[in-house]
Amino acid sequence: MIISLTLIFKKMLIMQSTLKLILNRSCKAQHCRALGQYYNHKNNDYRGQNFKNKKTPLVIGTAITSLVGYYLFINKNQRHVYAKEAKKEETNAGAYCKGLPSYSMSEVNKHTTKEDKIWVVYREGVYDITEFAEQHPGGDQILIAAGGSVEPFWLLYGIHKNENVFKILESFRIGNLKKEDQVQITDIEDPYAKDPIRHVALRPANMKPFNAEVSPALLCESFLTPNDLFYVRNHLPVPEVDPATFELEIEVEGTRKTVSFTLEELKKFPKATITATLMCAGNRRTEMTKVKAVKGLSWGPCAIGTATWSGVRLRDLLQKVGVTDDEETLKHVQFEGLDFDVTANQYGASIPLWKAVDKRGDVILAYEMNGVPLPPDHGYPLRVVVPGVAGARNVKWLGKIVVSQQESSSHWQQNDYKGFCPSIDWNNADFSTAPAIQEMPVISAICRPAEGDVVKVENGFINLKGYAWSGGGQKIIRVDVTTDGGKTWQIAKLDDQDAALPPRHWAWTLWSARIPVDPKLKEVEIWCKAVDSCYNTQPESFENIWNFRGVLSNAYHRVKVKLGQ
Ligand SMILES: Nc1nc2c(c(=O)[nH]1)N[C@H]1C(S)=C(S)[C@@H](COP(=O)(O)O)O[C@H]1N2
Ligand SMILES: [Mo]
Repeated sequence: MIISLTLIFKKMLIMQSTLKLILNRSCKAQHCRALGQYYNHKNNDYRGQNFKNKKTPLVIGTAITSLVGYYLFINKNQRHVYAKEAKKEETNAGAYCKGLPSYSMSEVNKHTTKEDKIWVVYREGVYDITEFAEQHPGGDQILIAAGGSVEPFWLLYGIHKNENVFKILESFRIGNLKKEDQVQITDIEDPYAKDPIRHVALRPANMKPFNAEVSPALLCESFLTPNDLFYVRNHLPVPEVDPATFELEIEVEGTRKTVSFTLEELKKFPKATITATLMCAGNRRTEMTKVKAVKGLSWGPCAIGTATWSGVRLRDLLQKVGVTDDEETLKHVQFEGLDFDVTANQYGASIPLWKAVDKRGDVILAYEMNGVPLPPDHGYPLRVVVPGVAGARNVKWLGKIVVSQQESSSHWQQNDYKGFCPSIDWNNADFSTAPAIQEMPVISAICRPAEGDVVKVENGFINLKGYAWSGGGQKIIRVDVTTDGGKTWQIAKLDDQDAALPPRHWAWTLWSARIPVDPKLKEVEIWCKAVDSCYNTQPESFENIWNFRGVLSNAYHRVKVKLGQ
């Protein structure tokens, strides 16, 4: 899935034979245009609620890369076909197409191999890209996201707005996605029946509640993680919140007064945007489990993602209700989610008041993620983003705020998301002895290659890619990598980093390295560790940081790979 010019040019050559096919197909596309006024208004929030009930489709970064290749190659020949229509068609890709058959999402889902035909969905359009895939040199790669939406991949490769790619996609159009498929059948017995349908590239660690992460290779493709590919960590069913009737309640202990804000009222406050990484405190737990079993979801290294979050500053809102920096008795800000389980158990967490009111705290009540309304899985219509702090405190579907003398009494604040000594386990743990995790320690991971990969050695070197991040607003200042167990270290290149200064540097750093390996070796173990702006670094192994909940799992990341020529 590496997009590179050479790749595109190679593909351009191989794909000559398919040119005819596309030109033939373009005739088919002609009868599908000037569609749906009604659809245009949806285009703006395509990664927001529009997708909430839509079973997502199939396609692949590689396929898109190839589409670009096609485009470059055929653009000249095709121009005359589309020249007249170019303006008109601008926003119509994926819109309802009169006269074509309708397919249900489950029908589309059956078409994920060349034998069964490869179908993909983009918005309301259903496409058969089998012939495209057959011509494609990297036949296996093309199925990497089989069953998933084309959209996050377009975002990854920064070409989703390319009109000509849309046109090529439209040339493979075979039908429409059934309307009723956008609304899921509800099973009242199942509290999760109304959960949104997720992108197939999100590999579930658990289905109900839904918890999932993407592959490391996909994660490190872009500095901002596309919403559809952002890890999801739910403890309960996703609540359906009506934005029209939604109100955020704020209670300040001791005032006996509760103030409410509608979404519209919240949007009248100055809009603030931060770029922040969100990470589950259980990220990389699977590695810690190898030392000794822990209790918790088996997260790999991808329970982390980065987005821009826009909304109202919590500080502004608290000021409005009379809570300022000078509070002497009030110490915590509690958040209550609107997600419940059958026993009316509700998600909740809290943060210290200083973080909420500090002008450098940058705590946001976000209604947008990467420029679109929050997707249902990430807290629609409103969530707290507490940058630099464990994912668990970033309460989604926020319904109520309580400014209090106490921390949240919720299970997740009191009896979970705490760190312990390696000798403590379920039998002798006393949760009241450990503070709740807030700011996160420094962490890093190698995303490419992955464990077990065969890595090509080029002139004695191999290429690595990964991420590094630190909590508390600290910035990554260095990432070190080694292939000889730490005898010699190489310094990685910090490729992508936000400009914000510590202690307000909230986003991760993407890094890469080209490191020498002994050509006689058949296998190497690569390690990485990061250093943050406080000169804190990662522990060497999991043995001495093991804890029975498997949180704060930030030892050196180690990946064993085979070397190939
Ligand atoms: N209301 C609510 N908020 C929540 C959770 C939840 O289950 N319910 N999970 C928390 C945890 S543990 C994490 S790691 C993050 C995950 O956010 P994401 O799903 O948007 O990635 O949300 C936090 N906020
Ligand atoms: Mo989490």
